[in-house]
Amino acid sequence: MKNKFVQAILVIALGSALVTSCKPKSSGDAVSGDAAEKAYVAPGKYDEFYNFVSGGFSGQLSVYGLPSGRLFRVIPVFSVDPEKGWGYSEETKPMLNTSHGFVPWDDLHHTEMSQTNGEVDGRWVFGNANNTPRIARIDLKTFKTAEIIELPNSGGNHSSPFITENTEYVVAGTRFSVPADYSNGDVPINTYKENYKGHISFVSVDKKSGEMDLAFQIVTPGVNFDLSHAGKGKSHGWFFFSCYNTEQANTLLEVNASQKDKDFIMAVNWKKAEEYIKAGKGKKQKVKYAHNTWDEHTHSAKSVMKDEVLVLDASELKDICYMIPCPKSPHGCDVDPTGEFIVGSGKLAALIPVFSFDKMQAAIKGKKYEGDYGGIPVIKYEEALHGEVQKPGLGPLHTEFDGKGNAYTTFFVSSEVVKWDIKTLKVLDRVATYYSVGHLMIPGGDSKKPFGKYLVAYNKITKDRYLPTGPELAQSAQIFDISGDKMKLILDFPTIGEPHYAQAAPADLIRNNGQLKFYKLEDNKHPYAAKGEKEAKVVREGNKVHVYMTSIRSHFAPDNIEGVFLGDEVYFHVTNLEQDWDVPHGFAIKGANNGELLIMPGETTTLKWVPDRVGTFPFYCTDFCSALHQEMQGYIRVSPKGSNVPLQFSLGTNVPATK
Ligand code: CUK
Ligand code: CUA
Repeated sequence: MKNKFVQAILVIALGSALVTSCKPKSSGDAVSGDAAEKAYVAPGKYDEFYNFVSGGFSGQLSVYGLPSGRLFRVIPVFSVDPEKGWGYSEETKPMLNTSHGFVPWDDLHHTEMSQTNGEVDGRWVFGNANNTPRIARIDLKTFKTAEIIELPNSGGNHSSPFITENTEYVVAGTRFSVPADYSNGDVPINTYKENYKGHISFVSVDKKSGEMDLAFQIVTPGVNFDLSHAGKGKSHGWFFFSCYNTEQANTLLEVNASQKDKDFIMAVNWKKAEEYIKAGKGKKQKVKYAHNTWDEHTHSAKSVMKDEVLVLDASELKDICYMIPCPKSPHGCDVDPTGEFIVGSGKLAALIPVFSFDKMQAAIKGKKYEGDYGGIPVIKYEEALHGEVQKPGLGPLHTEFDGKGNAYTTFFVSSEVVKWDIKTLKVLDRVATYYSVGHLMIPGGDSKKPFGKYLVAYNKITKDRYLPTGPELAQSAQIFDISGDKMKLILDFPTIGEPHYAQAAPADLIRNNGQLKFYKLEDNKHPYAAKGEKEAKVVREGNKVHVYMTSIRSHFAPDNIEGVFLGDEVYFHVTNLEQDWDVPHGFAIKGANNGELLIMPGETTTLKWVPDRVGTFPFYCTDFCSALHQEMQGYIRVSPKGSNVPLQFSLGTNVPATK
């Protein structure tokens, strides 16, 4: 039976391979007979890992189970999400506030989980906003975005958010160098070399609360910072960034930023930088950035605008930054579990250089430099090099580790994942992907202690893999079993948005982290909470009407409201009175230029509604909460401005009719 099934798949795969010549070789027959069993998680059984996947241009973060590939949740982070009311409810709007005002979208490329002693600890996951530079912290007790901090002096926050071994810092490098916010930005674009600067941000993370703070920045010559990773173990205290466009081109980068044979990996001694900050060497600069935090007691966000940052100059302080030549336009910058090896993946290089931390330290001691780059010492390539992986594939992008001495690198151009030995640099295995693969992820694969077992490839162009869906096709993720010598494809699944980096942690680490099941009503400190139906009321303040509303299976209180006039702003503050896991109620009203509300048990959430016409408007619960969910509804009457309909509200009684 099984064999027949496999044969059928083979016939189909071969058939389609003839039709589409661009299909990578062997991608169709890569699934072995026992693959389905390995990815099968029976109904009712839990997955082994949570997988947190960036959504790229969707701006969100999706949560899958591994190895089943089942989608559990999409967590709204940088983009508004009407499904969850994110960016629509009055309470969540401040989370998307920036120095540019309300920014309802961004581009989330990288997720990074918090670590303790270099091991994934399951507390938070961080995400970057590329477009309007920001970092978010998602709390894994609530699966909610708890904090967003904007980064000044940056443009295209791509090399971000990567963390140090004990989550001391979440670090971010700017992709686009730009004139600093504290300098005059009104300069000719062709003065890039003089006026454009790179900034690396060190955002501290409070050990207990997780709260972020922009501790300091380091200013560098203008280049593009692409990716980074922290040192660990012996290299704890260091950070490594890949840089491209060291040509400092400002036009047609495709050509002009690919001139040099080698760009750089920039090594940053952040412990040293900390000392300089303590010694008062940081310059206070005037900037403007938003810091948004979510309060679990008021169920509300607060946005504070900040105006200062401490900046260290890498060209003045000669011993915080070092450049290591790296062929050619490096993208991924990955550090192995021991902290000794740093892998730079040159997108246009035909080899992968692997640098040695020990050799780099010796080179710095012995001043084995080949000059400087904008005042930053450049270490001689050979002096820092452990060795090169020869002929690995085409277009290397990203590398992860299994903790057994192996590295796995993705190749965008040749569409494959290649396994190689970190010490001997020998290629051990390769598998094709559908098609051009970007990031890959091994659970814990960028930590000191990878969990191994699975490798997931996140692919870009996924032509003909799934049923066609018009001009745009679903991107795919592919799971490989890496427990043996050879990688084995066991499953693929479509993803939300365009996936870039991802993280994963053992299910128990998160499931048993004290997950919140519902908000306790007695702890609800929302200023407009109604903690029982007796507290439900409607209050007029000028042209603002505040509805203190409650919801419980299966009615709202009040559910009849009159005495609202055209020109009023109505605020529905809905408190969900349920005290039970997984019983949200929803709220929506006709004509609202807004999303819905989805209110968790014990929570209070506000929808602003400005009626645009006279009439009677129904509202209802959007979450199927009980057998009588369809009965969970109400009416609000809107009268012309100046009419004498008294303000009244009720539940279960017919209030006397007024004209
Ligand atoms: S980047 Cu996406 S494939 Cu933005 Cu991390 Cu390499
Ligand atoms: Cu409450 Cu449906």
